[in-house]
Amino acid sequence: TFVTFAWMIATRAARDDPRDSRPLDVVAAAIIVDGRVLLAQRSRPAELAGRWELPGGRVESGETHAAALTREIREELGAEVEPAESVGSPVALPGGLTLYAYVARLRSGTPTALEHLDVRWFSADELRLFDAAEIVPADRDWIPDLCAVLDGT
Ligand code: DCP
Repeated sequence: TFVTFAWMIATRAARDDPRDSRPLDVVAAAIIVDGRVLLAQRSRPAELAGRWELPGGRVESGETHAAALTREIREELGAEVEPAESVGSPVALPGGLTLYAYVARLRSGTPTALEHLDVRWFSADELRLFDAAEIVPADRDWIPDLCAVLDGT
């Protein structure tokens, strides 16, 4: 019981808002079309604004990663995707969150920056040349993994 109690305190302390009871998982989509992957330019918060990311967001209570990914891409980009295999390793985020990436197949719609500043398609060669400082810190480690997936398509 003490261990459980200590764990609950530690987990709660790790959240930005202690009343936020959502899971601590964040999912991000690698949408790949014609050998290029879509990156989206964040509009918020200030410290991440202007940086490029794999689009996605927080998993809600009771939601699978696949359902969260589909919902986030519909909300943020106005497109329908089907989540597939994972990309790279999960990344620890500030606030006790963990970020997971998945390949997502585009089913319909044209990904559009509804909540981002911009969206852009990158080939493996473009990704390798892209300035890592322009990518959100958590997503930088995935560049080699994304290039490997793109090279294999
Ligand atoms: N994040 C990241 N890289 C990604 C996607 C997200 O580093 N490819 C980070 C940024 C945030 C956290 O994950 O710190 C949550 O992402 P979002 O703000 O995009 O997700 P939500 O909009 O769902 O979060 P909230 O509801 O808390 O605003």
